Amino acid sequence: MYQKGFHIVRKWSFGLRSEPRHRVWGGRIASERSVAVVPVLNEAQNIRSLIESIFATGRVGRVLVVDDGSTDGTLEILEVVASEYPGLDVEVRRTERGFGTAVLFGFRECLRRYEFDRLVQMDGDLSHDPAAIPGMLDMPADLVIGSRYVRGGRIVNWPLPRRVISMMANGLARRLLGLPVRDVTSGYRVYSRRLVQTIVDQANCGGYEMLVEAVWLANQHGLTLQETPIRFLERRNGRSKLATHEEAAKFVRFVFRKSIEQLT
Ligand SMILES: Nc1nc2c(ncn2[C@@H]2O[C@H](COP(=O)(O)OP(=O)(O)O)[C@@H](O)[C@H]2O)c(=O)[nH]1
Ligand SMILES: [Mg+2]
Repeated sequence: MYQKGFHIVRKWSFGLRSEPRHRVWGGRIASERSVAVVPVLNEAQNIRSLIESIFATGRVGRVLVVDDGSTDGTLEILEVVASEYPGLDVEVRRTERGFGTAVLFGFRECLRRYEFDRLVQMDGDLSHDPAAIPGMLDMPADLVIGSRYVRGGRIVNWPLPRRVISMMANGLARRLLGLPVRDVTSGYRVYSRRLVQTIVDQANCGGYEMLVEAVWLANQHGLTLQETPIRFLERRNGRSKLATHEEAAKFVRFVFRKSIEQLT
């Protein structure tokens, strides 16, 4: 039934070597057909535990990891994990790199391959606790944001400067773009299929600011947005690749450009 949605995957994807697809959604009711996209770059110490915890929720049928050529052993680990979990697919991009384009690539591939209803996006460094997935999937909005900045939300182990920068970036985007949510830069979200389609069709951003653009598009199209508090735990292993001046500058440029576009 849902197999109709699957397509042949390119040869570097090793998810396909695993078991037949029809076992994946086994026993789940149709409305729970959810997939997850995880952008990954050098997460050798985190990735196995993350994948196991996502599938342990019992609410995600397929996980698509988009890796941009990790060199720290992540790919070797993923190959083993994919042989254990039929629901895991891995795409390794060799020609392009970057968080935003990796997420968008994952969205496109999910639309092409799976007949899903909801799509979970989360980081691969265990900052986002997979235990929150069921609660987020239970919320009916087109965009559910796992939020650090609503009552009950928390950030653990961030130094003060990073907290301040993140709060300023959020405040700026929220006010200038009139967005109805407090955490526009959270990378932990659930999207409806129609929002994923809209983003794939209309998003222009390939950087970290893609996160804001996705919220902006949902709002522009009058789709429903909801936030739920999460506890964001700064990575224990590996290095952050996004907390750079270059990413921050792209983010600010995007917010100003969009807000000027809105005025004119
Ligand atoms: N595919 C891909 N994933 C990336 C890239 N940069 C970061 N990531 C992943 O995106 C997620 C968030 O990145 P991270 O470095 O933890 O950023 P931070 O949490 O903002 O410090 C993690 O799973 C990273 O492995 C990239 O260029 N390509
Ligand atoms: Mg991180």
